Amino acid sequence: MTDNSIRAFTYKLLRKYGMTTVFGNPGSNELPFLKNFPSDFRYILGLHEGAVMGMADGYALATGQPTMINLHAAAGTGNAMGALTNAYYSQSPLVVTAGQQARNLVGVEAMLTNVDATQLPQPLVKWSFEPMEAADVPRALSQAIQEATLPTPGPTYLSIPHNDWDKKVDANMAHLLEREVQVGAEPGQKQVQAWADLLAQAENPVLVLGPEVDAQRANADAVRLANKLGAPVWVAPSESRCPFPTNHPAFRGVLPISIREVCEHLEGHDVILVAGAPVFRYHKDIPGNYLPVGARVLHLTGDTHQAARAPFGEALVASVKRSLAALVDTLDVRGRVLPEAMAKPTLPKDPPGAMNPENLFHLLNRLAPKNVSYVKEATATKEAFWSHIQMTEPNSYFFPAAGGLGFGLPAAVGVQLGMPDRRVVAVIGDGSANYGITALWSAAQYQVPVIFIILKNGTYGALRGFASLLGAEDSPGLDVPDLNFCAIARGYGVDSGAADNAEAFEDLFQQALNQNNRPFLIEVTTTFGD
Ligand code: TZD
Ligand code: CA
Repeated sequence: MTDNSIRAFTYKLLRKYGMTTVFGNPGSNELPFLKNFPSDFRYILGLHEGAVMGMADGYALATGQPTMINLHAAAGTGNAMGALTNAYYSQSPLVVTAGQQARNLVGVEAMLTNVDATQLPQPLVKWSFEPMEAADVPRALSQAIQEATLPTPGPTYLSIPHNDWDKKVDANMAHLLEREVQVGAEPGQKQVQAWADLLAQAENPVLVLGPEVDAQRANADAVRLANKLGAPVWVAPSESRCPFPTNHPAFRGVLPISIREVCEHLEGHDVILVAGAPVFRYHKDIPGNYLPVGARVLHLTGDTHQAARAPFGEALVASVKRSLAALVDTLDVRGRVLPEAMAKPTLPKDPPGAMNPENLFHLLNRLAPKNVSYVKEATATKEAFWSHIQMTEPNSYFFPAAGGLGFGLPAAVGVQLGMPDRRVVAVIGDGSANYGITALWSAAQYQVPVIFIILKNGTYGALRGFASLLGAEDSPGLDVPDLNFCAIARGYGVDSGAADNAEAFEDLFQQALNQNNRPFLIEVTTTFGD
């Protein structure tokens, strides 16, 4: 007998979009959706909604595909909100669904009613909806998937009453299975020609690249452009992905995070092409001029909002990949020479009983498999990481796009699920690890072989830097002593080991690499400051 329920149809719709992995944490409102869960789907249970969202975010970032999340009503959504800040800023196509109380019980505010459900996740979703009747659930879900995926991508939210699922699906919904939505994002030939001319005439052009380049797999197009132009390449401030091979001679590192420092770093350049990034995403308040005098900013982005809010620059809203490729093909320059590669950093000496993060990253870079993908959430070691870790392929680096901690550990699990052929190494601070720690359990249960490296320096290191900038050195609550991550890992079923020197780390890392279907956690005692 064919199943004509809205539930059965919904699974067909999800299948059409390849959304057969569902990340969730269930409650009574969600059970009617999960009933008869098809055998070609997999459910990834997260023990806290922050971890559910973080895992789904990592999966969406790694695959570039819309990703299904199922949360429990208002409480589950609330727990996921911190993670939504990152998903919103990383343009992750997450379809967040939450079970609502039965329609007839919403008015009387029965337990687990999601009051004003559509308001709850705002302003961190692109679109939020609760269908007016059960019959509209499949169409609403189809819209939620399209809204999440169409430019600019981002999370969407759908609240679904639990007594809708068993109702009979409307025959008109069959059209949803046939739908196609295409986007034309080619830049115009005139626009490309004008920018190609500006770049060709520039005396000292520079490229500043952001996460959209990596998301659209335009890394190789950026390399071709840098080579042809002979221009140095920076990563835009507050980087969340790696858009350019870090071993390329033109690579200069990541721009700093204040108005004044960005300007200082771009001094001497007359044309600045910013591709696939906001201009700019600052963090530290050090006032100054936005730009060197006379410098012209060409801002290429697929994100209409970022083009609208930018305080300077000439923007072109179009596919970053298509536009970079068109620029390379159109650019008429000869004899440009690439700048010389930067000098290799020297290594400090480790004190007894701790590793300097620079030495740790240098060693990690030597030991890691060539196509490793890093998820990073250790905030004080950004520079050390970028100067020692080589990343050459797309999808090699993920950092929380809004700086909301609790992304790293779960996202690593999601990235590994999304890219089973690459090994994921999570580099996580002893502060950050606690916000998403329950993802260790999911990694163990679903045999996700992430290598978690916890940098244990006993403190919220990044906040110590800010405390001195803001004259608040005496703030309470900046240290995190007495945490034992090996014991915590054991509690969640993850094998682990602790290292406080290079040799011990190397041994443990080899052991981790040899575990093919199991995660491994290495707690490393690291230095902070001098
Ligand atoms: N809470 C959340 C959800 N996100 C945040 N970004 C913070 C608090 C504030 N915060 C930062 O911005 S960095 C940081 C905190 C608490 C310290 C992280 O410490 P860590 O890394 O041990 O992970 P470092 O390398 O010691 O800084
Ligand atoms: Ca720390």
